[in-house]
Amino acid sequence: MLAYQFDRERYNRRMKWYLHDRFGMFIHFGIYSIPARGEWLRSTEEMPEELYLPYFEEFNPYALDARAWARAAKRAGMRYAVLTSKHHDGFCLFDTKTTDFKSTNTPYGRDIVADFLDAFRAEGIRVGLYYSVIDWHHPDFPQYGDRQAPLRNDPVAGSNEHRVFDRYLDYMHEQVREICTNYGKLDLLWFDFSYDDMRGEKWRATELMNMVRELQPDVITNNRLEVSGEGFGSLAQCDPTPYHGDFVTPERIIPPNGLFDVEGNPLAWEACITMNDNWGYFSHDTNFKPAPMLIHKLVECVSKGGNLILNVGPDATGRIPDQSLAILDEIGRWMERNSASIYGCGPAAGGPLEVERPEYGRITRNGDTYYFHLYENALGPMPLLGVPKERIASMRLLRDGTEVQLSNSWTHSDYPNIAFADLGPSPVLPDPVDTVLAVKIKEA
Ligand code: H79
Repeated sequence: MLAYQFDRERYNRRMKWYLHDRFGMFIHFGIYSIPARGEWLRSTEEMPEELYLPYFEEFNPYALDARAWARAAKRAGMRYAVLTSKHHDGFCLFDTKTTDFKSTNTPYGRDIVADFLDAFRAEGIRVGLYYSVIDWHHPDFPQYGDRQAPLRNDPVAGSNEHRVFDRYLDYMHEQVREICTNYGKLDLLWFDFSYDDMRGEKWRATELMNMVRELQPDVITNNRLEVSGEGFGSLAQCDPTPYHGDFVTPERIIPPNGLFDVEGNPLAWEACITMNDNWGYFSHDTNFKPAPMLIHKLVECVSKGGNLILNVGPDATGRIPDQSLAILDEIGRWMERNSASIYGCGPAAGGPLEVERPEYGRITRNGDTYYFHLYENALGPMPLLGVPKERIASMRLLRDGTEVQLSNSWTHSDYPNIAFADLGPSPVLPDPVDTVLAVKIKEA
């Protein structure tokens, strides 16, 4: 067999939109929205299939309006969206020929993947599908005596002896083929997930990715066909496998210093973050993160060279919870004025100056424009560490375009490499969440 040839140029081409857009919506939806105790309940509650199937028979999200989902994402400034086409429970939100365990075979009767794709594409939002390679429904997927699967004290059913894993793999590959064939161009595929020795060729991953590449030449994929928690995958090792995945997926964590491959080059990554403490709808979980915090998390990701995909879990009626909608709208109000400091931006490092992260906030950068994110007031002149005043071409508040002048105070003579921005006498910044100061740099 020929060794796999990683094509850096092709990689850069397909990653361009993703690295530009930075902010996406994750949607976790399925029959688990009815019990409303999260998408893991079959495992956490060791729930046998017969107690789960009634949700399948009842499933009817009559208020599901995919265009309303798409408008909510758009208003928030999200540029791509990823829907769970199948989660670990094995329930398919698309009209597959491989199983009856699908949305078209419920009282609802619709192909939710198709509705999702139509609606989001109509809003100009890039589309992706999440697909679980783990499957708690398929009779040939190992279910028992394994930490990922529902455990049950049933000595007969609780055995894997009769299970033929290759039969499951044929089924799984066929579903991925359907997803990649029946729904037009997909921008992203999000596989979930590998664990223990269940990784890479255990999934017949080379064969799978060869098929994906043939059917969807420009689709980008995450790296979970080969990694779980430990390590960042073969791309990070600079030794890419045929199924390396294009970006790293830290889950509910933001990497402290961004992520780099072993040669020190920046890696593409995406923090996937829940709004409360669950992915699937969880009616008692009201522990929502405030919108200002999530705005700061988005800025943090971009300042470290990463993306943020923020989750919503629609309820059993198909609606995104009101609290989530309110948070999205608040993020959107900030994005409406400040998204130039997000889209097309990355870390300060690598720019024309060596600019240091300030104590009062963070920095993002697009080319020779540094965006200083001011989270607090400086009680006077705001120091821009690493920016000599003679290198400044212009300084503007991003939210309204207001010119910001250099401070004329004593500070300049003492700090030749720190310009001081004069934000005026007001003790309150124009936007107390994050006032963005756009500083354009000129040639020395
Ligand atoms: O789809 C979302 C999660 O369901 C899935 N990935 C994201 C995007 C995911 N699968 N596994 N994990 C996350 C990590 C496993 C966490 C677990 Fe647990 C700890 C499984 C059982 C204990 C979290 C806490 C889930 C149930 C309790």
